[in-house]
Amino acid sequence: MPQIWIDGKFYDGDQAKISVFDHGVLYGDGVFEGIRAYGGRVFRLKQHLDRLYASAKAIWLDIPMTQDAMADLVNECIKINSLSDAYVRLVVTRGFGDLGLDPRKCKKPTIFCIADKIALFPAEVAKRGLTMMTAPTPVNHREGLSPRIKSLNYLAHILAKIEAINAGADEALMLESTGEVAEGVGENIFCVTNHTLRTPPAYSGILRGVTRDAVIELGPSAGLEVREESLNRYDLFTADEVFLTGTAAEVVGVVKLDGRKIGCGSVGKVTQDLAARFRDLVTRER
Ligand code: PXG
Repeated sequence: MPQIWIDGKFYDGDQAKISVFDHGVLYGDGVFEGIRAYGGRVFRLKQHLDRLYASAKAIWLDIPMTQDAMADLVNECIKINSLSDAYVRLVVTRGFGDLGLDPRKCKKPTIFCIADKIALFPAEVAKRGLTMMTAPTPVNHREGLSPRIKSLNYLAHILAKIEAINAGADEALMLESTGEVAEGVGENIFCVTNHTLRTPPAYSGILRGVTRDAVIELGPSAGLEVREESLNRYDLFTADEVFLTGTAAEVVGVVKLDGRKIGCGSVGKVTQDLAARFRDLVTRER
């Protein structure tokens, strides 16, 4: 049973509860992070916490804990659960309030931290490569609820996932309302054509992924030119390779989109090379 930290105390997994009056539950009013540790070391904790505090700032939520204390908390949760390879879910909500959405009723944010394991796609699915379907549901408008905020509002992404599953695909491709390519439901997307790696820019309608940024850094060492530019479905249909990146998914190939085979229909060489370089980075980086 994992030990879960809530507002200063550890609880057994089955006793780890928050109130039904918590505005995270009532309104999805909160932010979170998904973080991984490899061999007991957290990968890019500062980037994750920078994003958490930026997400909180964007929704006018003051986290009553310093970033250093939050970093200590993440490490403590991994340690107390005797984990080496871990997945950490850190959540900050507006807190306990009443049945109105006025956030002034919430006197203090709720903070909780779960350290456990995650397996997003079964190993055999990752090995053969994912099939994707473009979801009819677009990501939130970039000037509305910004997709850069990692908020507790994942409904658009969950609907896209349901749409893909019901169509028999492993994963959904989400577009912006303009029709440009945005991301997967919990991953960023890349395509490779003629040794050029392309991914939508951070200011577009995407969550700026920590894994995405790491793969962009790895590109040149893998002999790739890297371009952050707007993509459409045509770019993906005609690419040599397509892959997704995310903390949970890591680097995973895509072999089919909307019934069209991508490249040769199996996980490409560049994807495999970047996945290996990423694995090396997460175990090497201090
Ligand atoms: N886009 C979205 C919408 C995400 O939620 C990413 C991109 C990739 O970002 P990182 O920083 O992780 O490279 C995410 C992250 C899950 C799950 O359970 C999803 C994410 C993280 C952890 C777990 O599906 N999404």
